[in-house]
Amino acid sequence: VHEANGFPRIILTEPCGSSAEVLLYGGQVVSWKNERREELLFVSSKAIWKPPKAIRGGIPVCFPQFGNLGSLEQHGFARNRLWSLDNDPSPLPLANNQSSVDLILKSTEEDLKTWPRSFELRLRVSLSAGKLALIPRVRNTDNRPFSFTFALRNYLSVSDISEVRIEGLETLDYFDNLMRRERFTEQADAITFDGEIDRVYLSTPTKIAIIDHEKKRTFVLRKVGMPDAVVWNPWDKKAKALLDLGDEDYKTMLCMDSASVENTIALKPYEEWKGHQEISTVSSSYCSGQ
Ligand code: TA6
Repeated sequence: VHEANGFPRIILTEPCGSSAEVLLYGGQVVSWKNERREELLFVSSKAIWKPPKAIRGGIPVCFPQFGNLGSLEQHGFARNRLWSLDNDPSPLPLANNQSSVDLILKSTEEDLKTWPRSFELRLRVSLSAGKLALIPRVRNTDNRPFSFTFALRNYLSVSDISEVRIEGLETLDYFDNLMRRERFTEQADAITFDGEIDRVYLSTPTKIAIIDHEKKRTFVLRKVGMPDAVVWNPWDKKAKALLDLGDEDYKTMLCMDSASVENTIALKPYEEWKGHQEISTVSSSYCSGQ
């Protein structure tokens, strides 16, 4: 575990030269660089690295509540808690040539006051050439059932949001957070951006492509166990209103989240939920090391 600016972090590397950085604070990935050392994730130029504020960027874990859909603080509390290394990650198949770390957040007495459920939230972050995988798991360690909503908020770095298109969400229904969460059906044959978008797409396919023309880069998001996908860009007005987001930062960021929002995830006592997401980038140079 490396200490940097007061935030202990794990640095993952792999033979092709890509790397990722995961903070114990929030269990949050804050960097993923490809083999050409290009940063693939967005972190706000005005992020506030000061607990209990969530760091705006990377991949915050939204648990046990997504957004303000419930009585807890926005996006729940997991993203502003100190996690620890999980030395009992219970068997998860570890594919070869992967560099990974297992983190855990357990409910504390303090948390039980705001959310009276005891849980173990685990996250495995695995790096391989051109791919970053996150495997979240939630175990109900209580003798009563509980439900939660969940999201991995992927802040992707893009060259210019107005040049980005998302393919894979056409014809789907979505809740529009800008229209009192009313339900609509996507008519366009791809999502493009010319203003604020804040939508929860429902029952999405396992594969979503985010195409960044200028950077000639395509992200592919694949997910299992998280049926919904959130698309968020604040655009200019909201960017100005957010203290921890640079006024121009909206142009180079896109939130493309794996989520379970429409239907809560219900766990019986001692049952465990498992999700899986992987983001891959189609990188031109094929690494001989793999
Ligand atoms: O995308 C859902 C949403 O609640 C947006 O409405 C916006 O508030 C965004 O999340 C940012 O949330 P945060 O707590 O990270 O500032």
